[in-house]
Amino acid sequence: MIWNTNKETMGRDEMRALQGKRLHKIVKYVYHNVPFYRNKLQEMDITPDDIQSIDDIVKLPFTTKQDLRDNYPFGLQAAPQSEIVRTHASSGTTGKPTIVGYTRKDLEVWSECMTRCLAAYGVTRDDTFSVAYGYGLFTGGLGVHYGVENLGAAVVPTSTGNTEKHIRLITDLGITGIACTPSYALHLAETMEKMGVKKSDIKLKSGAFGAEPWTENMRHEIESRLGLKAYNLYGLSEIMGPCVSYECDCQNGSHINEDHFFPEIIDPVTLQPLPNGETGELVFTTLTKEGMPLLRYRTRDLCSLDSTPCACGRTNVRMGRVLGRSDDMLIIRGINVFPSQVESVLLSIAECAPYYRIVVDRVNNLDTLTVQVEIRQEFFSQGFDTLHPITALEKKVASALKSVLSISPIVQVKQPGSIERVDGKTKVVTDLRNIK
Ligand code: DLL
Repeated sequence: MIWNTNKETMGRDEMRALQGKRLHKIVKYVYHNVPFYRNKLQEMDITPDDIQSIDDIVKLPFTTKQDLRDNYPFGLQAAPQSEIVRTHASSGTTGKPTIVGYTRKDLEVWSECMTRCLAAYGVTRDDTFSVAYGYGLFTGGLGVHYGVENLGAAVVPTSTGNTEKHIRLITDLGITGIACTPSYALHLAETMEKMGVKKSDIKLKSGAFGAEPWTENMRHEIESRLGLKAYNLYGLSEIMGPCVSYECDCQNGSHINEDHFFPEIIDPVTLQPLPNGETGELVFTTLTKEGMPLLRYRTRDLCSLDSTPCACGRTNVRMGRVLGRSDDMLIIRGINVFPSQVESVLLSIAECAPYYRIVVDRVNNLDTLTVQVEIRQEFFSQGFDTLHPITALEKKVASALKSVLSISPIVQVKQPGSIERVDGKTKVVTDLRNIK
């Protein structure tokens, strides 16, 4: 079902006109409310009046994760704190997270956009829908939650954790829809099989999967093991959270809520815009956001755009699957992890030498993170060659990493000199998950 026919089936010219009008307004808004943007625009000799149509977007500066970090925590917030009603946070490249404040109107836009996604997934008021993304600073849980409520289906805020209990809820409550990471969906299927719960015992019919890259093969596996239709859901905290784009029944790219989030594809090296169909880095401008509006935010996600008509009747542009990243961010169990975060934690621990490796794997459909680090010679010679203290150090490192990353890693402390030294660029990360 199409939730908002006006916005989801609008003619292309009309949409571009609306986007142009909104762009002018948002540039004016940030010019007057965010010194960071005012300075940037002044340096480039641009005033809000130079932005009259959506084509003028190329005149605007880009915004990067580094800009968010440099202006931590509130430097890019445009609305006064009294207007902020919710705050979320996502991983930064080092210790500092990215803080995103939302006004009441932002939350309304978010749940409207999320409702469009759910309606496209076939969810109706008659459904019971389990939200198994984490509730908290991560946008997944609360973001999907309010969409389900706005649509009028019954939300079950399962969150993450206890998989067996979740499966009992799925069977006992006759849950028909689910939102979680695609890898968790497979873990759920596997646990169900172990518990002896059959596909015919459950009523799941549609799933909203995202927060991490996944493939057509994973889709087929999830669909056949859980007996539902698996849809892609994409989003990022800086722009809003889950709701930025969604698949329809055609499952041929994800429609972007482009009346609120204007997409561009650029070459990540030259920063020049690329034509539709070409793969490059996805960039978003928030057209209506009040709390923390962003101009040309570089997502680092690599994909392509398609504005040809879709058989579902929606006219909003579609993005292809995310094929990779133009930076080194890892997504582990749906949580964003930068190798630099791991490094800064290790270097803050006196016993750790600056030699480490990160190994990511997928065991029973759940991601694992292993951090191998060398102990410094001076601590090693003071008796760390017996097993016990190494274990204590491993625990200490694991707990320090957990508090920063929100993931429990496996830590392996290694003897001095045991991690290979390489000339030139060290390959710190080995990702064995093979998500192709
Ligand atoms: O992951 C928001 C979200 C929650 C989306 C639930 C979908 C479902 P962040 O933690 O800020 O926000 O991470 C954003 O995750 O830039 C992508 O690299 C990746 N990502 C999100 N959805 C998808 C997807 C949430 N469907 C980052 N496919 C983004 C591939 C995805 N990657």
